[in-house]
Amino acid sequence: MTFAKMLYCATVLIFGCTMLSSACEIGLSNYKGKFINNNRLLEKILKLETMLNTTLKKREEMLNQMLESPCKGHLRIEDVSHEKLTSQSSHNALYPSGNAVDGDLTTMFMTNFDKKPYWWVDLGSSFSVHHVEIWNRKDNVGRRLRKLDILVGPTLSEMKLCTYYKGHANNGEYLILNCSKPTNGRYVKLAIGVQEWFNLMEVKVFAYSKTCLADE
Ligand SMILES: [Ca+2]
Repeated sequence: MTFAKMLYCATVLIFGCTMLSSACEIGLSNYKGKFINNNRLLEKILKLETMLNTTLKKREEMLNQMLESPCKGHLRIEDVSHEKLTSQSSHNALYPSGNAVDGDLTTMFMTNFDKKPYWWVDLGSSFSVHHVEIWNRKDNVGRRLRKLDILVGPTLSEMKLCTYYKGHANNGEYLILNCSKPTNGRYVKLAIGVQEWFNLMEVKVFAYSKTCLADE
């Protein structure tokens, strides 16, 4: 019941009792008499009251802990992919997979003309992934980026769809792709659903900070 509803009910009760004071007094005295003479019921009521107070106190402590945490009650989101282990569907010595997480927007990774090219990063441990940011190639082949699945999972063979980007992307386009809901996993894989060269300047995976999750 909402506070507004509780307030409404209390108002109606008080108004009703004011109008029918004698009836209320009789009712309340009957009610009191039955319970006061029954010690077992009183004990049960006191126990329930104690349990309720304990629960409320615990909830209050949890809330205070959250507010006192470095996140001030909010879960922080941070880049968890910088300079982590990476790989791609086919290797190109000039454009290695690690160029996607080197923090340099002038270096890129690129696969061969693979049937369904992909790139992935190992975050090192499991995170709750919130979104992925990508920087597309700046020259005239930006349209290559399309039909992109972003997958997250505990292993490369157990992945769930975080989100899908239909495309086509523009040259040099910067995209923020939110997961449909926070997705847990150690690996994040970007896969194109058609035969294509797959190339991006940079990829950043953003996930909930573990510190803040622990505080919660
Ligand atoms: Ca780069």
